[in-house]
Amino acid sequence: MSGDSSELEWALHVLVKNYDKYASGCCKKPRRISKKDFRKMLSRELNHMLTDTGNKRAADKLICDLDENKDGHISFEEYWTLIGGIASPIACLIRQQEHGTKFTK
Ligand SMILES: [Ca+2]
Repeated sequence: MSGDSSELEWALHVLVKNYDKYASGCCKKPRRISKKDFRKMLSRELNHMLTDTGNKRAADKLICDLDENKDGHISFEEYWTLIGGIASPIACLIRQQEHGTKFTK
């Protein structure tokens, strides 16, 4: 990775690296995240943005919703659906926080 990548490029890099950190697979099989590891990822990486990530049933429901082809694993495309799904509420949150800090100054 070159040192002069933009913030957006870096953010995408982080998203891909995060997927790879929890995904398993080899060169012949596509990388996928198991339900167990996906629950781990939710509680470790998204516990500030998603509520109930420590709640096994809530996490299982989310995984079930994301697992479009119902193979019990989260593919990169399915992971990307999660990112897309939380991007909009996160954008709201970030704007609210920015708005809030402007007001307190
Ligand atoms: Ca799947």
